[in-house]
Amino acid sequence: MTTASVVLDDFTKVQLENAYRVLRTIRAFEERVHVEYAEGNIPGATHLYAGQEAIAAGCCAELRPDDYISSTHRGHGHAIAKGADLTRMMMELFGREGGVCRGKGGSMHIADFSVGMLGANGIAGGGVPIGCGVGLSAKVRGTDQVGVAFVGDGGANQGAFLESLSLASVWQLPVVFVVEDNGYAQATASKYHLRGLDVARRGEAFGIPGAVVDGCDFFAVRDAAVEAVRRARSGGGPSIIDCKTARFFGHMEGFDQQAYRGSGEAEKLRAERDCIQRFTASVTGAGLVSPEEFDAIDREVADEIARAAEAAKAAADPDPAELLTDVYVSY
Ligand SMILES: Cc1ncc(C[n+]2csc(CCOP(=O)(O)OP(=O)(O)O)c2C)c(N)n1
Ligand SMILES: [Mg+2]
Repeated sequence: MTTASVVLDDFTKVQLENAYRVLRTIRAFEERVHVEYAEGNIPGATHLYAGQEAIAAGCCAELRPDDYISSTHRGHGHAIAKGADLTRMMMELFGREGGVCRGKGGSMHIADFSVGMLGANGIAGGGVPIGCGVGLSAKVRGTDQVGVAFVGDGGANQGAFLESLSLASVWQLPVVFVVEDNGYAQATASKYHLRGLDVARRGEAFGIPGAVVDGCDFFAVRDAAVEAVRRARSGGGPSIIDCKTARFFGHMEGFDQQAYRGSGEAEKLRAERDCIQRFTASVTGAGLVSPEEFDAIDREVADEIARAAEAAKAAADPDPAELLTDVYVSY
């Protein structure tokens, strides 16, 4: 597994502040959703991304607005990192008319085509073939757009994942497969269901280069994303980035007692594998952004999330007469 080989001086202060803002926004969004869900304000299955922020932030930092991502059932962080509007996202989770999918998608189908976020997906591994579709479309149209398909360790065991690797390799598609190995597929440990093997190695069978990185290290993820996105954009075909990460909350809100975790495991992950703590420690340690400047960003983000949640609470539900509109797309 590679950790960051990065030279911090390669980043401008603005880039570091922007990266931090994305990390902090995802964390604050998810912590607020955790509370709102417990208070009964959010209907539907809701999976939180806290702990995994460095992956969405590190990969999307390398993407252009006209690149596309396909997501998993744990999609809020991907949407935020790709630039989706926070208030409209929060409204979507609350099932409101003003949501990004007019309140009909909810957490697990959150999407915002206007920023290239093609949607969370209730089917484990279901976003991966969609990533190939992005690549094929870009190739056929002769653009240099890139598709990034996020997938969990469990989703990587779906046949569709291997079929996607095969197609992407045969057609040399501009796609990056980003595996988020957070240690579990629901309650099943990835050490068990992957037999301790890295998903990146599956790429070898298809001639797809893969990197195994510390997914709690923003700089390690970004390093790998720079190389993979450059390869895709320049006609070099697909890549796999296999990120070892940590999920801070249960599998989903409301229904997970986390009895499958070792005692003290969740606390240990938060103490030792927090990507935000690691980011601030490296950047303040190098004297590039001060703790006070990070605190100021924290306050701005907290205000923005509070405004989004209040707006979602105050917003109207969709009109029942609209129940069946916008549900299917006509081509
Ligand atoms: C095809 C399919 N099978 C089973 C499920 C039920 N299910 C929902 S999430 C999940 C685990 C997914 O694990 P992983 O891909 O590691 O993602 P994580 O939840 O860890 O982010 C399963 C089995 C599903 N949604 N889709
Ligand atoms: Mg998992």
